[in-house]
Amino acid sequence: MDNVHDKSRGSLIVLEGLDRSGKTSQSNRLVSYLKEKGVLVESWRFPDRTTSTGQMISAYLANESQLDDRAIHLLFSANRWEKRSLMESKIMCGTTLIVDRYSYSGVAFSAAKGLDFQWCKAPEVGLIAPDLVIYFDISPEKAAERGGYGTERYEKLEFQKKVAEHYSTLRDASWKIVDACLPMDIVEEQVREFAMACILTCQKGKPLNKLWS
Ligand code: DGP
Ligand code: NA
Ligand code: NA
Repeated sequence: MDNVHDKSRGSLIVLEGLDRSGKTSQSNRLVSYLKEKGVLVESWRFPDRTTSTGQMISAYLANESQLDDRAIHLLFSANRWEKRSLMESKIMCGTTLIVDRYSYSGVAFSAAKGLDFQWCKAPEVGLIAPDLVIYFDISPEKAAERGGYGTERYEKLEFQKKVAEHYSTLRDASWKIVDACLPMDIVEEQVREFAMACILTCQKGKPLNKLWS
């Protein structure tokens, strides 16, 4: 690697989709592939259940605690904010972060409960904007058929239908949409191509932006 590469930044790549869209497995596959390619990369996910806010979120998702809809929304957001500066320093030092869920989940899942869409976006404003969002597209019905949902709070067909609607509202032309019903290897290949193109663009000096501006 020459000096230009030594100073180049990493990318923030976010994977989004309904529960059981397959994005967690694809995230793991992508990270292994990038490591093999010599890319400096880390696998991240939100909610990060290891922090104290994350433990509150985890108990809520397991239905072990009840929280006001707005209170849990703000906890999910705080769970991202508490990682913001670490994310920035990692990216600026050249590490690419592959992040399983981010602010889009924050808005789509809370808005699906009936909370105001703009109200849901507000606490996310100012977080680091992803360089790439890959959306794993699957119908809520197909996702539900995939071995059934677990027991967590949001894993119900009617709820996921609403989440899907809010994801379509959030989606913009920059998102890369992958058909999550294609065979895993084909999905994997598409994800790799999108990620590699993004990583190269960021290395060439694309500025890091903020949500939602
Ligand atoms: P996961 O660990 O990716 O399975 O996510 C757990 C569940 O929480 C899943 O149903 C998606 C949902 N979720 C993820 N992020 C947020 C968020 O910021 N806000 C809300 N309300 N739900 C979220
Ligand atoms: Na889940
Ligand atoms: Na997941």
